[in-house]
Amino acid sequence: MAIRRILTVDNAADLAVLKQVSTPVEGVDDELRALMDDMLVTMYDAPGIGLAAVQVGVPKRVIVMDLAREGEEPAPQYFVNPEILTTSEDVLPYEEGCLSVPEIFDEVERPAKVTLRYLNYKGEPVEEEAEGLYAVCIQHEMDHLEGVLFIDHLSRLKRDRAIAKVKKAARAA
Ligand code: GNR
Ligand code: NI
Repeated sequence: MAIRRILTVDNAADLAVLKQVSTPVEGVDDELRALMDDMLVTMYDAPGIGLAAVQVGVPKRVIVMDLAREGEEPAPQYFVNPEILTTSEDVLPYEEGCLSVPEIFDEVERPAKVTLRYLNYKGEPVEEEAEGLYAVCIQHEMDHLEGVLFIDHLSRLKRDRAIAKVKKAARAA
């Protein structure tokens, strides 16, 4: 298992990859599980609660997540070729952040409840409902699969300021 570099928006080459639409995978095999293992350790190292494959430069429709709180047992989840089947009318505003837009946090409103279908780590199909932080996070991650970042949900002014701030921090580093 290896920690991989997380692409960030301050870098033009990284941004071009983050804007790509990820492609479905053929199925879950050992090679894909090795990618998911790398993604999980990369996410824990960052640390973050979710990570899409495109954030480590692999534009495939694969997501890892762990919503366990500090002190709780780790609870990794893996999503291959996820699809959102239904979304609720009611929305949940949530202060979001993104490992590809480091140190920026702002409120995004998304459907409060979604139903989703995906393949798990074993390649088995799963259908379930998500709400609360789970709903927020899976929608944030699925946006990544479409080349969309949470700052794309903000006003142009806020988005431009966010990118300028990340670039400034990268220059200072
Ligand atoms: O670690 C993360 N935290 C987070 C907080 C609120 C809403 C979404 C997220 S996902 C983010 C990790 C990340 O960038 N995933 O793509
Ligand atoms: Ni993100």
